[in-house]
Amino acid sequence: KENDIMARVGGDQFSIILNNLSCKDHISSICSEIINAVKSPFLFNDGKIFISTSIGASVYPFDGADAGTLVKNADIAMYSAKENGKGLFELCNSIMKDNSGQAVGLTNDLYKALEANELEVYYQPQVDITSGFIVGVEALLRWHHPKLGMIRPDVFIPIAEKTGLIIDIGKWVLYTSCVQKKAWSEMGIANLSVAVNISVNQMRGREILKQIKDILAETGVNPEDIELEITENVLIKDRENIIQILEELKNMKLRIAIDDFGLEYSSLNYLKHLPVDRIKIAKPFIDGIGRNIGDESIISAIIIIGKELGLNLIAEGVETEEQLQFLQHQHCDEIQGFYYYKPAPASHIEKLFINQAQSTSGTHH
Ligand code: G
Ligand code: G
Ligand code: MN
Repeated sequence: KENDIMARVGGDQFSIILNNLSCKDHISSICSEIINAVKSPFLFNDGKIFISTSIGASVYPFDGADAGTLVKNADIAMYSAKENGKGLFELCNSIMKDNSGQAVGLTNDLYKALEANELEVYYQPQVDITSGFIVGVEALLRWHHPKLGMIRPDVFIPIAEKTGLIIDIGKWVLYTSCVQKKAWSEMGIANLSVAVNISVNQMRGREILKQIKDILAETGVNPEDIELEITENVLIKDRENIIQILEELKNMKLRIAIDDFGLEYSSLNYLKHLPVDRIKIAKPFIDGIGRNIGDESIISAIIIIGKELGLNLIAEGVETEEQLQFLQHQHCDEIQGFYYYKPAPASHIEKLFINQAQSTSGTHH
């Protein structure tokens, strides 16, 4: 209509202001018209080009009293429309507004979490497949949120990545794990490696090298007892830089493991070029043991190739006796999973070692 406004706000984004609508239903009919109009092919260089549109809308005064809030809520609705497919329209609703409010809140809270001592490192034991003894642990971060309770890293690590907080948090996890390793050594727990997850963003630039050098110097931990877990997708971006960093870490005598192996990028070729010590076979393959011959074949192939390349192999997320037996049969070296132990606070892990020591000295069975 004549008194409506349409503006290009940047890139392929446009804003439309509809004035004096008598009811909300009009919005959806107008949006459908726009979506359909754009849907018909554009002729270009003798060819046809198809373009799809996603629209989100907010309504004054229900979805905001000022322009900023209205635009923000329309944006949230548009992203929701995009997630649901292409060529769709969505009106902002209170669930969307709450969710995005929560994400904003969580981000703000995460800024304070480190200083407020809300982060804790849990450890999950890694077990030698023949002896059943604990030979290592993986450090897994937990956030004890003052209001929301315990939050898992799948929720807040992505936020930490987006905000850049991962650098400080990652450094803290490394430091805490090294201090813990030192304390365990002093308690007489020997031959225990500690694995720490390192995310893609921590591998950008050379900051990680300095961090690790400083932490090793300060704690006096033997670098050979620390393993860094990187996922395969670390290798997709910025490959040259990352390979160089891995090589320097290797020269510092740290161990490197490839986490979630087989899931994404999975080029067997990089295994022979990379300074890797160990492969962690991803849980989805382990889940397929006894159910899916394809998963079983992939596991045995990974183990055979890994061994040929002189790598150590660990299976993740082992939950059943059947999975354990299959992996024993395939000569996997170690396993990690709920079948033996869940991730737990350091104090709990110590008790496991004490029990293990007692059972090997023959006083307990
Ligand atoms: O425990 P689990 O829910 O513990 O962990 C979920 C995911 O979060 C895993 O993929 C794990 O690799 C990742 N994760 C756990 N702790 C850390 C950490 O300290 N740093 C990074 N970058 N990822 C972590
Ligand atoms: O991606 P990464 O391998 O770092 O993830 C480790 C994750 O796997 C953590 O979330 C940990 O809590 C989880 N985990 C470890 N063992 C098991 C298991 O046996 N079953 C399930 N469901 N999750 C597991
Ligand atoms: Mn891991």
